[in-house]
Amino acid sequence: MKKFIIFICFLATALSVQGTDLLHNAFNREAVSLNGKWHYIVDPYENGYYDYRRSPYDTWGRTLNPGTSAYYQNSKAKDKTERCEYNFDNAATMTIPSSWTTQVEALHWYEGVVWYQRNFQHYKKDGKRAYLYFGAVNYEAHVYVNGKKVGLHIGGFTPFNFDITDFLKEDGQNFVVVKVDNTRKEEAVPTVNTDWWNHGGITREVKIIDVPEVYIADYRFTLDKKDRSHITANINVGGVSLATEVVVDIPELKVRKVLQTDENGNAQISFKNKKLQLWSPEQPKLYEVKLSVANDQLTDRIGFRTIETKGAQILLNGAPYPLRGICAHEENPIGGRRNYSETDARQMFQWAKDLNANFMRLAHYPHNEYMPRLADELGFLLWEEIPVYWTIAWENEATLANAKQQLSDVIFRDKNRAAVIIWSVANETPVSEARNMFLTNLVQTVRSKDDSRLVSAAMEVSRHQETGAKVIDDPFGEVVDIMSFNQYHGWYGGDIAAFKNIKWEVKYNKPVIVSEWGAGALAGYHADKQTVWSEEYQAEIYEKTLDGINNIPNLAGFTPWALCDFRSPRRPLADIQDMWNRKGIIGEGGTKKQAFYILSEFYQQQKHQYL
Ligand code: GCB
Repeated sequence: MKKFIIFICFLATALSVQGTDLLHNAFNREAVSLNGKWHYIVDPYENGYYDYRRSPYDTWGRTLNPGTSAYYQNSKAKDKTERCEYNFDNAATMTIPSSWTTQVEALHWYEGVVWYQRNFQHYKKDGKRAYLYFGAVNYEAHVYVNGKKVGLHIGGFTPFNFDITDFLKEDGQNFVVVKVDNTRKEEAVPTVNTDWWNHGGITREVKIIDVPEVYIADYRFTLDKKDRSHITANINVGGVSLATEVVVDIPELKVRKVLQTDENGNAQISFKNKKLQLWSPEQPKLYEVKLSVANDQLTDRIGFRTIETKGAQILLNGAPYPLRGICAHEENPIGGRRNYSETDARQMFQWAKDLNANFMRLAHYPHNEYMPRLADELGFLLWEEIPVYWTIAWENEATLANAKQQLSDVIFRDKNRAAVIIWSVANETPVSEARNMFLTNLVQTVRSKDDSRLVSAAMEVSRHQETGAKVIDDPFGEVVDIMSFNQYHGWYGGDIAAFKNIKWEVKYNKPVIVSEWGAGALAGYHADKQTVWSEEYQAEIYEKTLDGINNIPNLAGFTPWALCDFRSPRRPLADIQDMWNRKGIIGEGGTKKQAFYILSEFYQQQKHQYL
């Protein structure tokens, strides 16, 4: 133990981890899975929610008697004399997790309400609270257990959980009903207009987690940017009103410390270890970290690394680190369904590895947790994003509150993942006073929750009236750490042959990431390189862009758009798009297009250059 200088103190500082109802590291908690077959009823008129005067059956604080009409009651006609106009037992089933878009042909285009129901066996356990946990539901979820409302969640890509202990039945025979609504709304995040499919449903895993009354509620490990042997951990214990003991154990570093929390459950440990192996994509070293308090134990695997900027450079562990990136949606081109499993995530990273990439932009919303977990393990850096996309109701307070919530929840979920280096707060949003304030507010949220990573947003390029130069001067650039912008020269205008001659002007002396560029091509369609939609055309855009990309000042990396083709209702061209955005360098069925090999070769060379 002499090798370590250990300082321990107890405090509740500004940087202490947040108190939240969301379970931290639910991923590694023992759980009962509720994945599998759920019954469903499609309800376009919301008949199971509103009475015939359009008054909701479940209005809070009102004693209502919906008879057998409210679907969340999971009613059955008790005998032949009773009328009940729905019955989950006889209703069709869908496999969860999934989106209804790709599971039920008739619901391919459906946007609206679908009710899901399943029975489950679960008993209340002594000294424990039972939480019903959802990885994500798109977009609005009203959740009921045994006919009673346990909560409402708004936002399609972040986890949430409800304490259902007091709703469970003594005989252990329970049912859950979820009203899922994916109706697009102006004031929602995202708003009505996007370039991806509005997959509706319970799109990620569902489970029940029994958590002791006194439990590890939250923790965050950080590495000192000035002294990369110095780790600090902030821990929060839930369910305490007095100081209590919490144990932090990192066996490989021979650290085992018993800490006292304050009466709010907060504790901090800070120690140095000269032998600490830093995490990097080349050596994704993870340490097992065990936390325990009273009857609760929680394990995680954590990598230690620093990320910062210096002038125009991005420094990983103190050294410049060029990013070889690619953008990805959370969609598998084999079937065009949402990714939700570890196998799906492995496939995405296998493709990224084939591409010689070391960085992935998870566009345009938080992806499922297997992505950051596997990125940690396999050695990929990640950009994570929230769906503040194109236009948003900038002046609507509820919209801002919701965007902040989504941002806080993804930070809460992934703040211990070494792989995540950038939080992005927006994509291609039009500059205005209201938008600047909205986004600045989001950046403040990031900084207050996690000051150890970089902040960015995918911005846009304008053209200098006189010189014709491409200019990146978005005033929001003042606030972010990295200047990122999307550009589609050669596709949405501009002659690709002239790409190399473009003059670029970036207003701020910060690292630059070109967060998108690309072109559409139908996999297997071959023609000359002037023919739009051919693989050759796309390949040419890649060739020429790569040829001229180093003219962009402060370039620290780029993430072309996109790894795979993905579904989009904005893309109707028959026989070419067929409702798919074809800018993937991997097509439907997983076919690699020519551009894939061009980028892969470029990254291969870059890799050698920096190794
Ligand atoms: C963009 C958007 C992305 C679109 C892409 C396209 O700039 O950020 O979501 O899918 O362009 O294909 O036009």
